[in-house]
Amino acid sequence: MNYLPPNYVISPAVARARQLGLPVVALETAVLTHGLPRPENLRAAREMESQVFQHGATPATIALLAGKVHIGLTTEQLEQLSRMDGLRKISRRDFGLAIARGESGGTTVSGTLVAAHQAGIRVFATGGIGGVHRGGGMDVSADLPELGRTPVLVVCSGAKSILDLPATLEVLETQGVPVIGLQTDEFPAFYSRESGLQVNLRVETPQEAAQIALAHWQSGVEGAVLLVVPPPEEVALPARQVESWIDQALREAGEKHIHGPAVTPFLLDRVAHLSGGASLQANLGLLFNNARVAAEAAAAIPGPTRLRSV
Ligand code: PSU
Ligand code: MN
Repeated sequence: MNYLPPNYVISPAVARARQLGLPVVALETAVLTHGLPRPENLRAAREMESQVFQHGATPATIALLAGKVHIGLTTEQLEQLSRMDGLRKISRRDFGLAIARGESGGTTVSGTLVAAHQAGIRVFATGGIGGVHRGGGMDVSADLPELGRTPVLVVCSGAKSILDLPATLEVLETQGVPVIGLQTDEFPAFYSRESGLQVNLRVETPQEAAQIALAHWQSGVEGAVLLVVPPPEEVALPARQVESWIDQALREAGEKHIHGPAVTPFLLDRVAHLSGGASLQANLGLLFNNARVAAEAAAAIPGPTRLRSV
């Protein structure tokens, strides 16, 4: 991976790390533009970068700015993005549209995977992945097929129970995505450490997960490995309590006929309000923790140049 597509801009810090084969961690920005309220969104994005940096890796925050795909943002660019209204949520579908129109936007898990892979980045930290929405309809996040085709180690806290979690795990299996639990046997439900659903394998360290990801890719599979990390004990919420907020948020979404990409941000916003801010603390705590875990894993994964010669 020695070149970047046109319309990509790589920051000097990320370019240098990539050149030297130093660990890099991709970070998404839909969490900044659509997932968290202001001003916590900017604080969270900065703190995730700082956690990555403090644990020995270079953060590569990814976003669309004026029709360019940016790999690594300046402080000013991050600040700008956190204040803009009416931004597009960029998933795999949206690159051409946003570039042609010169738009800016926050990249979702699928959008970040596309861009990170183009830049040769092998590790990505986020909060929760999108999945199969409840209700047995056709709303399945583009995150799932993207995970099935992009060789990146994705560190997250599972998926929120606004989704159908058993169905989400089924689709991950169909897509060939192994789900590894860090010091847990259970798939975390984002705000909660428990879901009653099993992971495929438990590891005790991020390095162990990195070794499994390398073995996966070296065996010829071109897909993601999902490392799930429960939210830290201090901020995690009991599953039963979260479920009642989610039930109400889902009812409201149905009544208001919310659909398409607006569903996830609507549900997140309603749960944050209904929980009186508790869900926000959980969200922030797990984002920072996942950034740290990803940095530790990235140190155990060789850079793109060396990986190609294996
Ligand atoms: N789930 C969350 N918080 C989020 C998202 C998902 O708990 O911020 C964001 C992620 O960027 C994810 C996207 O990739 O929403 C999924 O959106 P959709 O359901 O429209 O595919
Ligand atoms: Mn959707």
